[in-house]
Amino acid sequence: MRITGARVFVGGPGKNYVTLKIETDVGVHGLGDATLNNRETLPAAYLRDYVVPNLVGMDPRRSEDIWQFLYRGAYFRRGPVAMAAFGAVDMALWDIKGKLAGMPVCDLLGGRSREGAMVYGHAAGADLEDLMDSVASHVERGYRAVRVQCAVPGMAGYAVPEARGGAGDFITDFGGIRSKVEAWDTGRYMRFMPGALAEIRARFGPELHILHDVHHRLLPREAAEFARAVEPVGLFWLEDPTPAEDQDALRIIRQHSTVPLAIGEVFNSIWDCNRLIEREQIDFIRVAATYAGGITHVRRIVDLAALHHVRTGFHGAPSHSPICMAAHAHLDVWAPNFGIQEWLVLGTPACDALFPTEHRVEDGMLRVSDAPGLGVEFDEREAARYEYRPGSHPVVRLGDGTLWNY
Ligand code: KDG
Ligand code: MG
Repeated sequence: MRITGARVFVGGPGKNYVTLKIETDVGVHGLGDATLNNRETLPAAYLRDYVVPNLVGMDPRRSEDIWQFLYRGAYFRRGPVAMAAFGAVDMALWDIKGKLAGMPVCDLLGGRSREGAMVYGHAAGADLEDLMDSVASHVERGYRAVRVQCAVPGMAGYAVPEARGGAGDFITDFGGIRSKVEAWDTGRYMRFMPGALAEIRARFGPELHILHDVHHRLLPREAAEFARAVEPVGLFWLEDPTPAEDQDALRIIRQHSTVPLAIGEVFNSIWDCNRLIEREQIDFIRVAATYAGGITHVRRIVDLAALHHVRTGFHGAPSHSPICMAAHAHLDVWAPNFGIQEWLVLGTPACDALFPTEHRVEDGMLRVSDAPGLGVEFDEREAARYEYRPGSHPVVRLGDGTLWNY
């Protein structure tokens, strides 16, 4: 059995999804997602120029050897561009493997450990009342877990949804390649957010799982103070309180608080998180199958995490296409140390038409389809309607103009 060709498509409704389709001489194809948010042309070029010419002729069943070939063969290892490209290949090979076996990928991993996987959605507010409405609408739709972000009085642009009641998730600004500027003011955030979180807890009661993302904005001491201040809220997790590169920062937070910490959406490999996991400095690992080298590599991270009581919480921003989210869905129902899944797949008619799938969220739980492989398809006629659109990611500056962490 051999790979006969592979094609890369860029485009989609509201996002520049990078989709890899690998074809074989037995008529089975596989799909992978290489969407690197707001840098989409780079993994597409990496795939077209370096990966696809090497793949043709290889045996698609040898996904481990192909992963090692791509990773070691690059010489310059890791990095989001390469790992997104390898991640797409790996997902597509698992998709092919599942279709050949007539089994969903979760069965190949070891089978389902649960009936469904708890998901969380994003609630955002232009002010606290707006946020309350957004949380209430999630609860009415059956969500058991909600991430809450709120605009902070006096801080322009931060966490403001596109419309009142919207989620503010899309991030990409298709107005051009030059980034817009959002403001950040740590003092205002620290004075406002703990009280806002406490009010949400008071309004919605003890059962709702409340999550909050700091997007790497605090210094270690500030993050420790913030974590202590929000402790009475009983958060499900506090995400990315400090810049992810400085792993010692988390030790400082740990010394002062027992708030569960979720880290890792910007990590690309097990080497970015093995120490954090082994030192038990985090509670949830947030890697994504796209940015972290596909199912093969993420499974290694999950197994290491399981040894240290670290649960999964894979990244699920709308930057990932439904193909990556399908890979997560299969990992979610299999992983013995599953925690929660961020699930923001667009779910619009246009997205469903491009990526038909039977995976569904009902009552806040992800129900994973029994279809062979990843259980998601890609309609090439629909894809012909889209092309790459230049877009930008915002940057963040302090009041005096200093560039800050997004
Ligand atoms: O490109 C940045 C987004 O992926 C990020 O803002 C999303 O932090 C995020 C999350 O938790 O989904
Ligand atoms: Mg995040």
